[in-house]
Amino acid sequence: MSFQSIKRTALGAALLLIAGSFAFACQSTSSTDASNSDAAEKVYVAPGEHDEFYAFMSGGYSGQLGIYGLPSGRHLKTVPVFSQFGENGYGYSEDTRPLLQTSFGFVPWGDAHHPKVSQTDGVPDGRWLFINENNTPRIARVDLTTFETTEVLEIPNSAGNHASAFVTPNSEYVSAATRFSIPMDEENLQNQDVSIDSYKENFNGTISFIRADKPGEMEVSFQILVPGYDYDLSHAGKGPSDGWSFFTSYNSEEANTMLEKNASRNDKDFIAAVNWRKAEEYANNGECRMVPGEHAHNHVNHDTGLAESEMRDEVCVLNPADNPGMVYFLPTPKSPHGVDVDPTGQYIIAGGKLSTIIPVFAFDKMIDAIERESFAKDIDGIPVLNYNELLHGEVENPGLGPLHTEFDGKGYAYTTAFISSEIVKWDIEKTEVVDRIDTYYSPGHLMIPGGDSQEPFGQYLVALNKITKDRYLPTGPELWHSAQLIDISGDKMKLLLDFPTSGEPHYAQAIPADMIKDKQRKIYDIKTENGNPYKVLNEDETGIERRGNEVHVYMSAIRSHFVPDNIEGIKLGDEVYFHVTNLEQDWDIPHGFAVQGANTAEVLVMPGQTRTLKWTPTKTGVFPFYCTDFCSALHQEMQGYVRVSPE
Ligand code: CUK
Ligand code: CUA
Repeated sequence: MSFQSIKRTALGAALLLIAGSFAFACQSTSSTDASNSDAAEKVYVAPGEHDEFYAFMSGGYSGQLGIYGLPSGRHLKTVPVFSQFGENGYGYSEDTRPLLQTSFGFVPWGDAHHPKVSQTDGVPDGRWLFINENNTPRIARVDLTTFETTEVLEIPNSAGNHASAFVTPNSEYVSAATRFSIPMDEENLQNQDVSIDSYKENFNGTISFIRADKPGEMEVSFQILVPGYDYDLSHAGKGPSDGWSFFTSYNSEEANTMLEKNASRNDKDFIAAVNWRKAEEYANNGECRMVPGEHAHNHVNHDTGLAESEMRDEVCVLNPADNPGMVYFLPTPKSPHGVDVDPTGQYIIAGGKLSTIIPVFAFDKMIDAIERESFAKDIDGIPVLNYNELLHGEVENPGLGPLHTEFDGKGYAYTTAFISSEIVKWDIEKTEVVDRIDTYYSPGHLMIPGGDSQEPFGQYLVALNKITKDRYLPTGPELWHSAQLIDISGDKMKLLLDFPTSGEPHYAQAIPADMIKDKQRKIYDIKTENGNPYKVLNEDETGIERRGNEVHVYMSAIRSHFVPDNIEGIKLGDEVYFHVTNLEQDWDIPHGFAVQGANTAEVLVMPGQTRTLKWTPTKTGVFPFYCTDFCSALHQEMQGYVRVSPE
């Protein structure tokens, strides 16, 4: 059976999904939907010209954030977030290592899924970007003036954190929720050593709201205890629905093995609608229970530029059974994945992985049903609303395996169909499909610049495909995922460009370049903007200081030498700290520092910045160090020696 022939058959869908395999018979597809020259003109960014949009793509299992230009698809930078990054020493250097501390100790890797640009009045504002970690549950903040990770908060009482990092319209909160329910003891919510098949009795989940609008001060403001389902994605309300957030869940069967979960017996799972303003009110009135919940808060100290890690040990927990009016369940067909709120804030749209329709809920109908107390039943204190009373409409024939939806701000929604490999455009008011375009292959998320906000910037859509197959030159068994740029400015969608992406971009964001490009930091003024306690202002301040078995080398780097560059007096058993200050005050002149045999990577030091590399020598002798970044005609000469003597 060829891929095309099974493309839009429900049987094929079920088989593919259940077997978990992709029976593609890929032929090279040379056709595009636009004429090639037309497409080329639309994506061509001439040498020396800048792209129109910054796109921020999660790196999935790379743990990082990828920065791309649109429409060119050029990869501009990788920003390390949850994984160590040898390229610049992130997570290795003394000044950045604390960012990767957790209650489990130092964790050098993460799985980054959903980047989200901070918002003001429901519109991306370009101050920060938040992104979640799906394995050891965390949320990070990236500063969009330096493109550096400046803060990481661990989420306690949670296993996985997938429904994150979605922001409320004024970035008051970032959402989080447990991807995997876990057994929690009733008193303290601590993870229990119990039999896994006691899932139904013992397992629970939490939904968390993280205060996010003050840099360096992220905190879990409150957690809401929820039944033991798997919480998948979320989206904040806006406009009329501002004050609410929506979370999809699956496994309402509370099965504890995948075979049972895959059977997905229940016709409907739930969207949890959370009135976070109500929850906030409960929390502010002290109507929550403080429970233990060890979690790390790590941030870069604004004054010193050094990362610091502190352990927090408590969290405020609300229980829907004790705190009514805070959570409602919206029955939602067949294992919902994405949930998205349209730009008007009126419609809530779910993507049911196994559903043959897309349900569109109306926010005002939901409020009306809540006011009438029209509830079908109650689960652990959470009222379940009636599906038909919430419905604005159902989109028929939306493609197989609908996952995620974005908006153009002109009344249309665009939904990815994973199994039938297409994007389906539909009219929100009429809930009718108006256009569809094939993607290559199996799109997960899609992204329209600003397309999740109250004012989409429109024009382009990027399909973030899971399977690449034959789209690029083959590179062994692994191919980078394929992103596809689609023109949505007209009635018909037009494919413009394929480009490869690093890791697995689950979700992405894009903002007009003009919003932030003139705010980019170019240097650190060494006198006023470098508060690092180990800095040197000039070569006269450099030197070597011994403190017990610690040796501190206060070193300068400027084209094209290090001072000091001959270091002696080090003994085996010493811990050597190279504090390297880059004395340059010129944009884009970093110096690198690496020493033979160091297991802490290198440091790449920006102009005016100080970075610290720790080196614990393991052999005696004389070892070279050198600058790793080609910084001048005499870059190759930028080197020195360190001598290590026996104890
Ligand atoms: S998930 Cu990857 S396709 Cu982590 Cu948002 Cu849906
Ligand atoms: Cu400094 Cu190369």
